[in-house]
Amino acid sequence: MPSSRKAPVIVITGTPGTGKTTHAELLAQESPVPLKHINVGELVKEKGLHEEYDEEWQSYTVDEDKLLDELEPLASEGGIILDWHTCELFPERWADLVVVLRCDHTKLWDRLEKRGYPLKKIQENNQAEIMEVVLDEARSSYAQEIVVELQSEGTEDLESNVARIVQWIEAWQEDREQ
Ligand code: DAT
Repeated sequence: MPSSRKAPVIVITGTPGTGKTTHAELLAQESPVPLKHINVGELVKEKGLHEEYDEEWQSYTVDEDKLLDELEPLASEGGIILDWHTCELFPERWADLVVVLRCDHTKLWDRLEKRGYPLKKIQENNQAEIMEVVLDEARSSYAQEIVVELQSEGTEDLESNVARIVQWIEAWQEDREQ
């Protein structure tokens, strides 16, 4: 278990479009301890932590070693939200809480269509959401008690999910102070 961190590492994961960035931004504002939101996909692009751009899938093939090297010092320090559509790459010791966002697949389809994703990419992500790919990945990579599955379909979900994570952070802090 992580020991010396003054603030936790919270992983927010889920199929693209489930609301990771929306949640991470609100959580960074409302958290009782400073949390830096790291949009891992953006970081990969900014720092060139990728091998090549895949035109067909319109996505980058991530250089996993480079990405882990970049994130390691931040994770050791704590006080970050890792926002990414996959989580099994992150070492188990990094995470204090892993939130898996879920969304009804018809709603997810609309969100991804609005984002202008090609049909193939929408279908692939929709199928992944139905098959609970990210949830399975989280459950097989981390201790059961730190993995939380939350619905993300509307603003009420967003607000109650963030409030719940804030409560979790407060409890995490109290534990540390004892
Ligand atoms: P992700 O970061 O998982 O790809 P996002 O945060 O960019 O997803 O959200 C995709 C779109 O869906 C965006 O327009 C905001 C909307 N959305 C996501 N979760 C929501 C929620 N719980 N309530 C309302 N809108 C939401």
